Amino acid sequence: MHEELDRRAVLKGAVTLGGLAALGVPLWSMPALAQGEEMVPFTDIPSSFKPGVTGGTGLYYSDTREIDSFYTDNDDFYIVQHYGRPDVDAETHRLKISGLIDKPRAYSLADLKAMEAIESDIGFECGGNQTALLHALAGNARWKGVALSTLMKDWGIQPEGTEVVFFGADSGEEEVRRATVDMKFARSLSIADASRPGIMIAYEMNGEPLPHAHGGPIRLVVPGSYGIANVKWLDRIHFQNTRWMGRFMAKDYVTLREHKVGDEMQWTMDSVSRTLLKSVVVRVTRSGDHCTVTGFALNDGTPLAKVEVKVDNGPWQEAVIDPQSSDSSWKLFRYTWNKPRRGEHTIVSRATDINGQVQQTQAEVPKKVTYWENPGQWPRTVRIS
Ligand SMILES: Nc1nc2c(c(=O)[nH]1)N[C@H]1C(S)=C(S)[C@@H](COP(=O)(O)O)O[C@H]1N2
Ligand SMILES: [Mo]
Repeated sequence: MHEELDRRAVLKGAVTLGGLAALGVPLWSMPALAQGEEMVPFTDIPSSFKPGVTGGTGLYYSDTREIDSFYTDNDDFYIVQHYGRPDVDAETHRLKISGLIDKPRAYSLADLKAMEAIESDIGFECGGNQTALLHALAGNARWKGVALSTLMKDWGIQPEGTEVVFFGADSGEEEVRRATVDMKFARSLSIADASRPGIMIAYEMNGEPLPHAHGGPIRLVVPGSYGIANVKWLDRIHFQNTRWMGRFMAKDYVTLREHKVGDEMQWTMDSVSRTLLKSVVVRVTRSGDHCTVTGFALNDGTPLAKVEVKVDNGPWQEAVIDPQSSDSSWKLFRYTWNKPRRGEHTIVSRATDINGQVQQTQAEVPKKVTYWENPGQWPRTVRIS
């Protein structure tokens, strides 16, 4: 009954969190195993799966079976960077603003902190998130910073300025046709995309100064986008009249995919950007005569209508979505699977947004040959003993 109330409240937005608490409805919790509760083993974990630090560039991810809260701890939040982590001193760091604007300028961290702040819950995943990692390149945090749209109003962007480029302090050698150059990490957005509310220059993560591994002292956070958009160690914002065609826009993080063009199919390269509608099952626990199936959903910020779970060849059954969720956060969901029978079972989830868009099966996802962007439904197998 409580779960039903949670769900309706989420869908209609009718009851606030405080309201739910006042009604005596427990707020969402997924504590470490409760008494009498046990993990149900997945039988699809690749033997190669090894969470933790895995190499020189400092890639880090934890184990999605251990996701137990809406906010991912800063220490557990996955880490990806391609050129290592640059030394950045928070005291002397400056964010430079340049290009097709009336007056170039620079901000210190103190300047940014003195401005009006926004705070929001934003979840994202790496565009390279995948089954081999149990989809562990994902996390959700509370970010605090300055709204980019507010700052942009002060800069006097000239009419020819149609694209805004965000640079990190990191760089590396890139080779194109046997020429090698030193290239900075950079990503660009159209002015229209950059003007969306909610995009921020963040200096805090879950109430702490932004950790260096996550881009401290400042990074860009673009709600509804894959992680690649969230430029860490942000040190320049530049306005120009063409798209930025650096490695991470034009060469890497591009999905080689088939599109319908007129009446024929054509291959092209899409720069990884907005997050495709997705949900995954990450954990199954058992307590007495029922199991609890847990997972997370991510998308481009369109409100979700529902997440459903299917066991074996049974019907799709609606899961309960964590009432703490917001459009920009990840959405944890939970489904109660009553009286599971002994043996092997297949469990899969699918998310549906309010526009009626339904998460696709692997077979329905448009044909692609690169491993970027993996929103397809992910059937998991478990053994009930
Ligand atoms: N400056 C810079 N920003 C970067 C990257 C990088 O290599 N350099 N990697 C991007 C990628 S691919 C991802 S998935 C996210 C990861 O952010 P996190 O390490 O805080 O989880 O940062 C993005 N921002
Ligand atoms: Mo990424």
